[in-house]
Amino acid sequence: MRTWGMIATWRMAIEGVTLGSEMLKNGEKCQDVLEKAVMFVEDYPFYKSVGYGGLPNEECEVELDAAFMDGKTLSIGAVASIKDFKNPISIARKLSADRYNIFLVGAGAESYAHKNGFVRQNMLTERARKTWELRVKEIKEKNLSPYDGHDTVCMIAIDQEKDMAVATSTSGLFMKKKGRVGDSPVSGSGFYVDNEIGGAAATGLGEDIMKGCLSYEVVQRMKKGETPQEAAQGAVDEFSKELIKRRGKAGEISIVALNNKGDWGIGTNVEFTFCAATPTEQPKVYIAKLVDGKVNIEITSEEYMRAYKEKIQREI
Ligand code: SD4
Repeated sequence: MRTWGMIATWRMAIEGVTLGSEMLKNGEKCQDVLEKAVMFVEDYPFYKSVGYGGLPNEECEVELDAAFMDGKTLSIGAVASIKDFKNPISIARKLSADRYNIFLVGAGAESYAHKNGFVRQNMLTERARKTWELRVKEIKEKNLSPYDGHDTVCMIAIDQEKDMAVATSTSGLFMKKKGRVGDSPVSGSGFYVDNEIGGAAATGLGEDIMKGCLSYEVVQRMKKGETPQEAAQGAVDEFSKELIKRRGKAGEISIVALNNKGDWGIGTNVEFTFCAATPTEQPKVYIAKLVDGKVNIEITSEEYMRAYKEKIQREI
């Protein structure tokens, strides 16, 4: 039987998952593991949708959302639209210890972070500013939709004591309106975890994920006995159909899930990469593709990862 496990959205999570899996192997707690692993992603300047280097809103400001949930106590902490602080995930985790005021936004979140000694940092990199300028030009010239480019890092872990936690961190939609908040800091939509069942977390178009409270939905499906894979893919398939039926279209949605036995699964309606590690599976990047409406999961090749590294660091 597996004694620990970890799953995370997108290939950008691989260093964090590698680090986190070592910590879990050494018996460290899932809460510490997730904070450290997400901080790694937040600090890496070439990941353009999380933390430092995240892409800005339409006013060229980097506004960040993050959340933290503990599966034992069901404690939640979250921040939204926070600017100029280095690690939103740590602020969210700290808030999760409070009885009141667990979800803070904008200036209130910044004031809390300042009072509690969190590190200030200008989160707009030169690279992100250039990307923003190019995008503004393209939108004007080609009449494109401004909303493009979004990848939240979501991580779920179970430790050797069978405790579980989930963490999310994102800069949200590129070119979002100032003050726009997506699903990532919203309990039940962007994330949910319960030690007695398992956890789930979402990435994609927050406006659509929130319509279905999809992370909570996946956890409830696992409670009824579905595997993480059945629960996550079932929820994404059914809700995407519902959105198409009622609204004519469904946004991109991907979900990672981990149950309290350490089994993982994913659901997606687009091509989606994710990382997972368990005692029997080294940390790896997987790619999920839809083939004739069915999801097909493969381990990515070294060449794929090389091309990815080259792409994210390419000169702009
Ligand atoms: C949001 N769900 O702000 C986030 C963005 C994201 O992959 O995850 N994109 O809507």
